[in-house]
Amino acid sequence: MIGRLVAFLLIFAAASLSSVVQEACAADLEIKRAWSRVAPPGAPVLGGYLSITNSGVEPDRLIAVSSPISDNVQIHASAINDGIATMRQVTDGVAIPPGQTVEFEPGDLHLMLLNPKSRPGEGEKIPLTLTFEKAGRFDVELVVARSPPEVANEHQDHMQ
Ligand SMILES: [Cu+2]
Repeated sequence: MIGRLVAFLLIFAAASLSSVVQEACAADLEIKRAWSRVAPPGAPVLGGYLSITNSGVEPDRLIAVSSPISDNVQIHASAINDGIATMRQVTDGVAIPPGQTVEFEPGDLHLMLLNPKSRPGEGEKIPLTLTFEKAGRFDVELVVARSPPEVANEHQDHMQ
């Protein structure tokens, strides 16, 4: 009985050790260009756009998104069917393959914050938590803007 318990504890210790290693890999994900378009008063949804780069060697998966200003943040995919723009909710997460960047942008994959409790104005920020299968939770801020952040700004951010 005691032998079994020791074996169990050893397995448990090994398991928690591997989760520590996985957390270290969190640095393999980089989230950039996080923004939201200025919404009109009373808008029923806010859009969220960002890019996620996986510079590691393991695939990861975005599995959940949350925000204090919306009880329901969804991942959507846009498509054009018979000339009509449509979107559907993506419920099984989004793969972030190693060595690749996945873009969430208008007219493509995007985030939607349903029934927002507030609609921040231009230049304000919307807190967002992204949960990845392996890398865990990332807190980011969507900057509210009228158009996507310039690539030039992105380079400036890099130099800081
Ligand atoms: Cu949508």
